[in-house]
Amino acid sequence: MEQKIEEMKPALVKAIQEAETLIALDEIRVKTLGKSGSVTELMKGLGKLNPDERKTAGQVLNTFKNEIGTLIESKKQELELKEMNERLANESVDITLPVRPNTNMGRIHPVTQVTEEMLTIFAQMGFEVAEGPDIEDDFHNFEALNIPAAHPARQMQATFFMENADNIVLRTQTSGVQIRTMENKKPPIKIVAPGRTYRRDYDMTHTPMFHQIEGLVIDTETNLAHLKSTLMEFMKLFFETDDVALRFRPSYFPFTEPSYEADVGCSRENGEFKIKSGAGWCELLGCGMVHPNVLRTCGLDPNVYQGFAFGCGIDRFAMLKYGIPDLRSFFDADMRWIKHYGFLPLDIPTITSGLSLNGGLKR
Ligand code: 2NL
Repeated sequence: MEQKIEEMKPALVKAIQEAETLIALDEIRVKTLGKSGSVTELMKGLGKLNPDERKTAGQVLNTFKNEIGTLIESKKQELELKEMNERLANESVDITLPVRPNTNMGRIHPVTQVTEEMLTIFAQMGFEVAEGPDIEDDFHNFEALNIPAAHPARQMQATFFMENADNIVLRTQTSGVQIRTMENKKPPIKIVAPGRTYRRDYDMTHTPMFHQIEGLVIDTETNLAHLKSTLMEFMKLFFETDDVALRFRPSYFPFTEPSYEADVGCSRENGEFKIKSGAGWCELLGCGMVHPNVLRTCGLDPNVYQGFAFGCGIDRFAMLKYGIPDLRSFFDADMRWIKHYGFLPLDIPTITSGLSLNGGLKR
């Protein structure tokens, strides 16, 4: 038996070492260890020996079989690694290459598009963009905004509170960002804060997560005329028409005094929604002069500084500008919806190339 093994071994070991593919290696395995493989045949031959011979020959053969098995297994791992590396090299994608024309499957969500449009306009008007955390503490979401402990906005139906921590909330507006800015920076301040906000609400016009943009301007002589002209200028640029009417109704927010809600002139003719003056009105945003208590809490002297703030829903602006009827459809992740209402990735809004697909800036 030992002699037979000595005869077989060198060629077999050489063949295993020289196998170039997993398929070639597996052929060797079948020819030796398979059902009618050479080693298996030797095993079968053991039965013809007498018991003493069978014992020693069996041990020797077993050792040989295991040795060959181990060799094949380690060669297999080596080849698998080699094939994997070859595949990785062949299938690599150079993400620095330019986008090819046929890779236009994806769409930009209307909320992303409209956020970019809004930020582009505000940036041109001299606003900085500020961001902050979605998870806020009670101080930045309520306390600093002059919202007293008993205010309805704090109650469970509106706010998502963290379980076991009633001073941690999902922000109900992006105001915490402005509070931090006032705490950390001396005026003049001129910022917009876009982002996700959260409230317990769900119907045609409300989703528990929605997008908001708030603006804040603080300086020594900032007044209501600045607020009105800023919003007017913004609406003209955003809706891409000079025929914009804005109406300010008195309202109430704890963080502004006086407070207003602004409506934009609009018409609904033959099922088409249009921004224009002289027809109906559509509610657009809330705004006002920053409350002295808010300034004081942030370390600003209300006798020196004053300013205006506004807040509006980005999703709502997207519905108005692009005629999308149901807010809930925004977050359904429906491919047909995004194909219809989405934007091509290369239609990036800029002031020079135009903000939207339908015409760009007409000014
Ligand atoms: C709305 C409109 C508004 C503000 C948000 C604000 C932020 C600071 C100070 C004062 Cl830090 N005001 N933001 C002002 C007016 C309206 O949001 O409809 N909210 C429910």
